[in-house]
Amino acid sequence: MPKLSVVMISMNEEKAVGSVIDSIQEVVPDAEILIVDSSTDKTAEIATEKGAKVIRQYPPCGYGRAMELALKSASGDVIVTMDCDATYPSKDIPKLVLLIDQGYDLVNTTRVLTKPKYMPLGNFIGNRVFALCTRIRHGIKTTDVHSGMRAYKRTLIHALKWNPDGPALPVELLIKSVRHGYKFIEIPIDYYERIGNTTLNKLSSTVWTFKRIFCKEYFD
Ligand SMILES: Nc1nc2c(ncn2[C@@H]2O[C@H](COP(=O)(O)OP(=O)(O)OP(=O)(O)O)[C@@H](O)[C@H]2O)c(=O)[nH]1
Ligand SMILES: [Mg+2]
Repeated sequence: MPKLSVVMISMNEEKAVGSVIDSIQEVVPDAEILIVDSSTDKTAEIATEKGAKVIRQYPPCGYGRAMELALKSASGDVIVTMDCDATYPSKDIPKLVLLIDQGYDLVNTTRVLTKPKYMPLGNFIGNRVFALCTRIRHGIKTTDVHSGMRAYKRTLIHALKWNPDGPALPVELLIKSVRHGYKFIEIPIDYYERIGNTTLNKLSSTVWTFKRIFCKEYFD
Protein backbone atom coordinates (compact mmCIF):
# COMPACT_ATOMS: atom_id res chain seq x y z
CA MET A 1 0.00 0.00 0.00
CA PRO A 2 1.21 3.56 -0.72
CA LYS A 3 1.79 5.84 2.26
CA LEU A 4 -1.45 7.65 3.06
CA SER A 5 -2.13 11.05 4.61
CA VAL A 6 -5.65 12.11 5.57
CA VAL A 7 -5.72 15.90 5.83
CA MET A 8 -8.36 18.20 7.26
CA ILE A 9 -8.67 21.84 8.16
CA SER A 10 -10.59 22.91 11.20
CA MET A 11 -12.10 25.95 12.80
CA ASN A 12 -13.93 25.34 16.05
CA GLU A 13 -14.87 21.72 15.46
CA GLU A 14 -14.38 20.47 19.05
CA LYS A 15 -17.71 18.63 19.01
CA ALA A 16 -16.84 16.63 15.89
CA VAL A 17 -13.06 16.26 15.67
CA GLY A 18 -12.70 13.37 18.13
CA SER A 19 -15.23 11.13 16.42
CA VAL A 20 -13.90 12.05 12.96
CA ILE A 21 -10.35 11.01 13.93
CA ASP A 22 -11.65 7.79 15.56
CA SER A 23 -13.54 6.89 12.39
CA ILE A 24 -10.45 7.44 10.24
CA GLN A 25 -8.17 5.44 12.54
CA GLU A 26 -10.66 2.58 12.48
CA VAL A 27 -10.37 2.13 8.69
CA VAL A 28 -6.79 3.27 7.99
CA PRO A 29 -4.86 2.85 11.26
CA ASP A 30 -1.46 3.47 9.67
CA ALA A 31 -2.37 6.73 7.91
CA GLU A 32 -0.90 10.06 8.89
CA ILE A 33 -3.74 12.33 10.06
CA LEU A 34 -2.83 15.97 9.60
CA ILE A 35 -4.98 18.91 10.66
CA VAL A 36 -4.41 22.60 9.99
CA ASP A 37 -6.29 24.22 12.83
CA SER A 38 -7.45 27.81 13.28
CA SER A 39 -9.71 27.29 16.28
CA THR A 40 -10.25 29.16 19.51
CA ASP A 41 -11.87 26.12 21.12
CA LYS A 42 -10.37 22.75 22.11
CA THR A 43 -10.16 21.24 18.60
CA ALA A 44 -6.34 21.22 18.50
CA GLU A 45 -5.93 19.67 21.95
CA ILE A 46 -8.45 16.90 21.21
CA ALA A 47 -6.86 16.16 17.82
CA THR A 48 -3.33 16.01 19.28
CA GLU A 49 -4.46 13.72 22.07
CA LYS A 50 -6.04 11.38 19.50
CA GLY A 51 -2.70 11.12 17.68
CA ALA A 52 -3.22 13.58 14.82
CA LYS A 53 -0.44 15.91 13.72
CA VAL A 54 -1.74 19.45 14.25
CA ILE A 55 -0.37 22.56 12.54
CA ARG A 56 -1.74 25.76 14.04
CA GLN A 57 -2.62 28.56 11.64
CA TYR A 58 -3.78 31.44 13.77
CA PRO A 59 -5.30 33.94 13.21
CA PRO A 60 -7.41 32.11 10.59
CA CYS A 61 -6.37 32.78 6.98
CA GLY A 62 -9.43 31.29 5.28
CA TYR A 63 -10.31 27.94 3.75
CA GLY A 64 -7.93 28.13 0.80
CA ARG A 65 -4.79 29.05 2.72
CA ALA A 66 -5.49 26.44 5.40
CA MET A 67 -6.10 23.75 2.77
CA GLU A 68 -2.97 24.74 0.87
CA LEU A 69 -0.85 24.34 4.01
CA ALA A 70 -2.47 20.98 4.74
CA LEU A 71 -1.97 19.61 1.21
CA LYS A 72 1.65 20.77 1.02
CA SER A 73 2.55 19.54 4.52
CA ALA A 74 1.25 16.01 4.05
CA SER A 75 3.92 13.35 3.79
CA GLY A 76 1.85 10.65 2.04
CA ASP A 77 2.07 9.46 -1.56
CA VAL A 78 -1.73 9.61 -1.52
CA ILE A 79 -3.46 12.56 0.14
CA VAL A 80 -7.12 12.28 1.13
CA THR A 81 -9.01 15.41 2.16
CA MET A 82 -12.01 15.44 4.50
CA ASP A 83 -13.96 18.03 6.47
CA CYS A 84 -13.62 17.99 10.23
CA ASP A 85 -17.39 18.11 10.76
CA ALA A 86 -18.37 14.41 10.44
CA THR A 87 -20.23 14.93 7.14
CA TYR A 88 -18.00 12.58 5.09
CA PRO A 89 -17.88 8.75 5.24
CA SER A 90 -14.44 7.73 6.52
CA LYS A 91 -15.32 4.11 5.69
CA ASP A 92 -14.91 4.99 1.99
CA ILE A 93 -11.29 6.18 2.28
CA PRO A 94 -9.87 2.77 1.17
CA LYS A 95 -12.00 2.92 -2.03
CA LEU A 96 -10.42 6.26 -2.94
CA VAL A 97 -6.90 5.03 -2.18
CA LEU A 98 -7.43 1.93 -4.29
CA LEU A 99 -8.40 4.06 -7.30
CA ILE A 100 -5.24 6.16 -6.93
CA ASP A 101 -3.30 2.91 -6.71
CA GLN A 102 -4.95 1.85 -9.98
CA GLY A 103 -3.58 4.92 -11.75
CA TYR A 104 -5.93 7.84 -11.16
CA ASP A 105 -4.35 11.15 -10.09
CA LEU A 106 -7.52 12.64 -8.62
CA VAL A 107 -10.48 10.77 -7.18
CA ASN A 108 -13.39 13.09 -6.55
CA THR A 109 -16.56 12.16 -4.69
CA THR A 110 -20.11 13.28 -5.33
CA ARG A 111 -22.66 13.83 -2.60
CA VAL A 112 -25.47 14.95 -4.84
CA LEU A 113 -26.59 12.28 -7.32
CA THR A 114 -29.84 12.62 -5.37
CA LYS A 115 -30.57 15.21 -2.68
CA PRO A 116 -28.87 14.15 0.57
CA LYS A 117 -31.18 14.30 3.59
CA TYR A 118 -28.79 16.53 5.51
CA MET A 119 -27.88 19.00 2.75
CA PRO A 120 -30.13 22.10 2.65
CA LEU A 121 -32.13 22.30 -0.62
CA GLY A 122 -30.44 25.59 -1.58
CA ASN A 123 -26.97 24.03 -1.21
CA PHE A 124 -28.06 20.97 -3.23
CA ILE A 125 -29.39 23.10 -6.09
CA GLY A 126 -26.31 25.34 -5.95
CA ASN A 127 -23.97 22.35 -6.12
CA ARG A 128 -25.79 20.89 -9.11
CA VAL A 129 -25.74 24.25 -10.91
CA PHE A 130 -21.98 24.71 -10.25
CA ALA A 131 -21.29 21.22 -11.59
CA LEU A 132 -23.48 21.78 -14.66
CA CYS A 133 -21.60 25.00 -15.45
CA THR A 134 -18.31 23.11 -15.09
CA ARG A 135 -19.55 20.41 -17.46
CA ILE A 136 -20.66 22.97 -20.05
CA ARG A 137 -17.57 25.21 -19.80
CA HIS A 138 -14.88 22.52 -19.40
CA GLY A 139 -16.47 19.23 -20.53
CA ILE A 140 -15.71 17.61 -17.17
CA LYS A 141 -18.07 14.79 -16.15
CA THR A 142 -18.78 15.85 -12.59
CA THR A 143 -21.87 16.43 -10.48
CA ASP A 144 -20.09 17.90 -7.43
CA VAL A 145 -17.20 20.35 -7.77
CA HIS A 146 -17.38 21.29 -4.08
CA SER A 147 -16.95 17.95 -2.42
CA GLY A 148 -14.41 18.15 0.40
CA MET A 149 -13.68 14.42 0.25
CA ARG A 150 -11.11 13.57 -2.39
CA ALA A 151 -7.89 11.68 -2.95
CA TYR A 152 -4.95 13.26 -4.75
CA LYS A 153 -1.71 11.75 -5.90
CA ARG A 154 1.14 13.56 -4.16
CA THR A 155 2.82 14.33 -7.48
CA LEU A 156 -0.26 16.25 -8.66
CA ILE A 157 -0.32 18.40 -5.51
CA HIS A 158 3.35 19.33 -5.88
CA ALA A 159 3.11 20.04 -9.63
CA LEU A 160 -0.06 22.13 -9.74
CA LYS A 161 -0.08 25.88 -9.05
CA TRP A 162 -3.27 27.38 -7.64
CA ASN A 163 -4.67 30.53 -6.13
CA PRO A 164 -5.33 29.95 -2.41
CA ASP A 165 -7.30 33.19 -1.95
CA GLY A 166 -10.99 33.07 -1.20
CA PRO A 167 -13.34 30.13 -0.74
CA ALA A 168 -14.10 27.42 -3.31
CA LEU A 169 -10.52 26.19 -3.75
CA PRO A 170 -11.72 22.59 -4.39
CA VAL A 171 -13.39 23.88 -7.58
CA GLU A 172 -10.09 25.21 -8.92
CA LEU A 173 -8.14 22.09 -7.90
CA LEU A 174 -10.57 19.88 -9.82
CA ILE A 175 -10.91 21.95 -12.99
CA LYS A 176 -7.19 22.71 -13.25
CA SER A 177 -6.15 19.10 -12.67
CA VAL A 178 -8.43 17.77 -15.40
CA ARG A 179 -7.51 20.58 -17.83
CA HIS A 180 -3.83 19.83 -17.24
CA GLY A 181 -4.41 16.23 -18.28
CA TYR A 182 -4.41 14.44 -14.93
CA LYS A 183 -6.46 11.25 -14.77
CA PHE A 184 -9.74 11.86 -12.96
CA ILE A 185 -12.65 9.76 -11.69
CA GLU A 186 -15.66 10.53 -9.49
CA ILE A 187 -17.52 8.15 -7.19
CA PRO A 188 -20.74 8.62 -5.17
CA ILE A 189 -20.67 8.84 -1.38
CA ASP A 190 -23.18 9.32 1.44
CA TYR A 191 -23.32 12.70 3.14
CA TYR A 192 -24.04 12.82 6.86
CA GLU A 193 -25.48 15.40 9.22
CA ARG A 194 -23.04 18.12 10.19
CA ILE A 195 -21.90 18.26 13.82
CA GLY A 196 -21.34 21.88 14.93
CA ASN A 197 -21.83 25.12 13.07
CA THR A 198 -21.08 25.78 9.41
CA THR A 199 -18.45 28.37 8.45
CA LEU A 200 -19.74 28.54 4.88
CA ASN A 201 -20.39 32.07 3.55
CA LYS A 202 -22.77 31.26 0.71
CA LEU A 203 -22.53 34.56 -1.16
CA SER A 204 -18.74 34.74 -1.16
CA SER A 205 -18.45 31.04 -1.99
CA THR A 206 -20.85 31.40 -4.94
CA VAL A 207 -18.97 34.41 -6.36
CA TRP A 208 -15.63 32.60 -6.06
CA THR A 209 -17.05 29.40 -7.52
CA PHE A 210 -18.15 31.22 -10.69
CA LYS A 211 -14.79 33.03 -10.89
CA ARG A 212 -12.97 29.70 -10.69
CA ILE A 213 -15.23 28.13 -13.33
CA PHE A 214 -15.33 30.99 -15.84
CA CYS A 215 -12.21 33.19 -15.44
CA LYS A 216 -9.20 31.97 -17.39
CA GLU A 217 -6.70 33.15 -14.77
CA TYR A 218 -8.10 30.57 -12.32
CA PHE A 219 -8.27 27.50 -14.53
CA ASP A 220 -5.34 27.80 -16.94
N1 LIG B 1 -8.09 26.06 9.49
C1 LIG B 1 -9.20 26.57 8.99
N2 LIG B 1 -10.27 25.75 8.78
C2 LIG B 1 -11.39 26.26 8.25
C3 LIG B 1 -11.50 27.63 7.90
N3 LIG B 1 -12.74 27.83 7.39
C4 LIG B 1 -13.36 26.64 7.42
N4 LIG B 1 -12.58 25.69 7.95
C5 LIG B 1 -12.87 24.26 8.08
O1 LIG B 1 -13.09 23.79 6.77
C6 LIG B 1 -14.01 22.70 6.75
C7 LIG B 1 -15.15 23.05 5.79
O2 LIG B 1 -15.90 24.12 6.32
P1 LIG B 1 -17.48 23.95 6.57
O3 LIG B 1 -17.93 24.97 7.55
O4 LIG B 1 -17.79 22.53 6.90
O5 LIG B 1 -18.02 24.36 5.18
P2 LIG B 1 -18.76 23.48 4.18
O6 LIG B 1 -18.33 22.05 4.27
O7 LIG B 1 -18.62 24.15 2.88
O8 LIG B 1 -20.25 23.67 4.69
P3 LIG B 1 -21.23 22.63 5.39
O9 LIG B 1 -21.94 22.02 4.24
O10 LIG B 1 -22.12 23.47 6.23
O11 LIG B 1 -20.44 21.64 6.17
C8 LIG B 1 -14.46 22.51 8.20
O12 LIG B 1 -13.74 21.43 8.76
C9 LIG B 1 -14.11 23.85 8.86
O13 LIG B 1 -13.86 23.73 10.23
C10 LIG B 1 -10.35 28.49 8.13
O14 LIG B 1 -10.35 29.69 7.89
N5 LIG B 1 -9.24 27.89 8.67
MG1 LIG C 1 -18.50 20.75 5.86
